[in-house]
Amino acid sequence: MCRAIDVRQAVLAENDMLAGALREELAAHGTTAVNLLSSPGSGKTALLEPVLTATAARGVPAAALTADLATDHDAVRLARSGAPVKQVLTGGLCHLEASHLRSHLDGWPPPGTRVLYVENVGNLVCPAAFDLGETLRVTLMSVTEGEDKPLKYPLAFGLAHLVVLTKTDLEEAAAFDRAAFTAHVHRVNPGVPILPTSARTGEGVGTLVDHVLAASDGATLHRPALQSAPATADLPKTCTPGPGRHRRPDPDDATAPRP
Ligand SMILES: Nc1nc2c(ncn2[C@@H]2O[C@H](COP(=O)(O)OP(=O)(O)O)[C@@H](O)[C@H]2O)c(=O)[nH]1
Ligand SMILES: [Mg+2]
Repeated sequence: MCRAIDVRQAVLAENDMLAGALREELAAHGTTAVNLLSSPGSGKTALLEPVLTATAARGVPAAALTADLATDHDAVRLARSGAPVKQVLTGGLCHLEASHLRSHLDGWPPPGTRVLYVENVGNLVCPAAFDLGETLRVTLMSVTEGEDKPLKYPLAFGLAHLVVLTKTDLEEAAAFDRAAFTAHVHRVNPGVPILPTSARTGEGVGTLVDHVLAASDGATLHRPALQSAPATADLPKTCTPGPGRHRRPDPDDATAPRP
């Protein structure tokens, strides 16, 4: 048991160190990374599609890197916006780590990219524990997932600078209790802004871009209740990469669909 925690502590400590270096490297290039995390199907890609278009419409060069266990479907969808897009296939790993992101940033995104949106692997557990060197961490949840999820996944919601509620066009049909959701979010992360959005109606898309550009301009962000994942974060063992247990994402797996 003690040994397992030691391994996790070492993995998280190493990741934090790499993430810090990556944050500095991105800043030196004038690029702000935005880490989007949620469970699968919450609507990350659907929201990112209009967000990429809206970011470009403000004259801000943006790119997107999207991670999945398999398929380049999301990259194909996102590339329709005209933004540079890269698909990362994680080879079975359920989250991105700073080293994975770093391995995909040689010569990419194009110089002058001001915002790099990173769509993490769909999962509310493991991605939460790994800092990717982002400036802005956004945790998303849809109205069909249940108001109690912030309480069930306190790390994912407790480390967010911004919480985005998605699919508000379905709010009535899902009988979603927004007041209960808000109370649960603020129990694990007091004061964190909550932004209602819908990729269907466009609600909140412009405001999300406002948040991103403010972060990119160095605005003071909400201070999350948790500053980093506890070293004893409750990671399933399968989340801790180790020799022979997981294949690291291979940069050569990446596809870069052209718009
Ligand atoms: N009604 C509605 N459906 C949505 C919305 N956003 C996404 N979806 C649907 O939810 C499903 C999952 O969306 P996707 O973007 O792939 O989720 P991801 O796995 O988080 O990237 C798809 O069938 C989308 O069409 C929304 O705002 N409203
Ligand atoms: Mg997706």
